[in-house]
Amino acid sequence: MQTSKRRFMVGVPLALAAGLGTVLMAGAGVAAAKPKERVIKIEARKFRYAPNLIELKKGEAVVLEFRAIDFTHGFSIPEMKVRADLLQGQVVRVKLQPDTAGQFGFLCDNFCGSGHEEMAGSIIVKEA
Ligand SMILES: [Cu+2]
Repeated sequence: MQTSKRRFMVGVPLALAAGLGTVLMAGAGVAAAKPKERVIKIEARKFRYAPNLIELKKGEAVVLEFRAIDFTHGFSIPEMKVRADLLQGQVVRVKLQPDTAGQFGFLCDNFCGSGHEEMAGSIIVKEA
């Protein structure tokens, strides 16, 4: 009797925490004000970014909104001197406003396993 009651009490906070997590995640997707920048959502997981090809216009301000599913992957655009840690389970935003047209490679620079070397993509910046 005593044991089962205690077990129930332990279960309640866990259920509440799980419920709260869901609410916060749902809330994160709702934008109260119109964002200034175009938001591009990118999922990072072993061993790819989706999408891995991103097209921008020169001078266009964008926000890359990352979700790392299974690891704290990295995001680096060496030629733009931009990098970030994509914290696992969190939304990480990286602002970009490229002022040069061309193709710029990006890659994961946090070693994440045997397919790490293939975890890469390209940003294509077109003349506006
Ligand atoms: Cu990675």
